[in-house]
Amino acid sequence: MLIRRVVLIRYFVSSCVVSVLLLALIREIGNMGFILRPVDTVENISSSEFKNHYLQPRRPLIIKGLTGSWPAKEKWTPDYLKQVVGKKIVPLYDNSKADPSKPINSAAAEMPFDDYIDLIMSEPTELRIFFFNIFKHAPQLLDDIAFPKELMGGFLESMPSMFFGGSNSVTFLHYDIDLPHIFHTHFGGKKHVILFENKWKRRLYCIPNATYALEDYDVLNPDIQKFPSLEGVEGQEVFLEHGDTLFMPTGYWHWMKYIEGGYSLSLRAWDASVSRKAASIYNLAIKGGVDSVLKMSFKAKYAKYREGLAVKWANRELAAGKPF
Ligand SMILES: O=C(O)CCC(=O)C(=O)O
Repeated sequence: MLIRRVVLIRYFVSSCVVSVLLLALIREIGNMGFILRPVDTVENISSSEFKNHYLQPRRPLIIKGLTGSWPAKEKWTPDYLKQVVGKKIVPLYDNSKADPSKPINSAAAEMPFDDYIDLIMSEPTELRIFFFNIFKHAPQLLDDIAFPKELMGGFLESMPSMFFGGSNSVTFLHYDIDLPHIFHTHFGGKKHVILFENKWKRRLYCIPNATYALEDYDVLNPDIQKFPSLEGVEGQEVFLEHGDTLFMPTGYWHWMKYIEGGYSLSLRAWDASVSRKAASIYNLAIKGGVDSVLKMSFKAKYAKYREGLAVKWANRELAAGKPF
């Protein structure tokens, strides 16, 4: 009798444990958020393969060997960059939510370039340099890189730009307003990148009339109860290492986190289609311009209105089961 009771109690306790674990698992699955796949990676690629499998279908790719022949791969150490750019004062951006009354890329601070490089190489910091035309200050750096013209044409050779970040700094989720294809080469420590095709923009709570998303959710760990439309959004993920080049097709959403201090170079190229070029000009002239005027005029009121609209559109898209 006693043995039977002990067996029953044990059975009851273990079923409770199993139920609790199952519930936790279901909650976890129900809270999965984004579905992220790895980005295809190659050492090198022929132009026809690149064109057919990545450029035309607009699919991201990591090319590890693109920088194999670039002097920059070995030469661009933090000390070398400090030496060539020196004490030039650079604007710095942090991880905080943008001030609704200011243009999207308003700086949080500024610092001499060489001091900033010392900072990111020695300790974690949120401070980033965004879209810096380093070649204006040190044109000799252009001799250390090569535009990958063997893969595609249309490079905007006057617009190579660099991005710098300390460990912990995050570039907010956005796509580039001028809609270029981007070859993004990374130098230094690891960088975490999450990408989404533009068709997901409403589900990502894209701010109307802008090229960035609601900044109230954590891309790494989104709260699905609060932002249900993020559930099931499909994207891609990669950890860039020194010398890796990420091909980001036109219109791709990107979120980036510097795991360790480092810097990256973005080379931009036009898409061959006339419609994409027209969309780029429209975005720069109308979207960017109108957005800035409305922001400056209506400040927080406009920001609140747009955020509300982003949520409404996201919920509508989710309810309709879009994108198909
Ligand atoms: O590396 C970064 O901080 C951002 C890069 C970026 O947004 C770009 O290349 O368009």
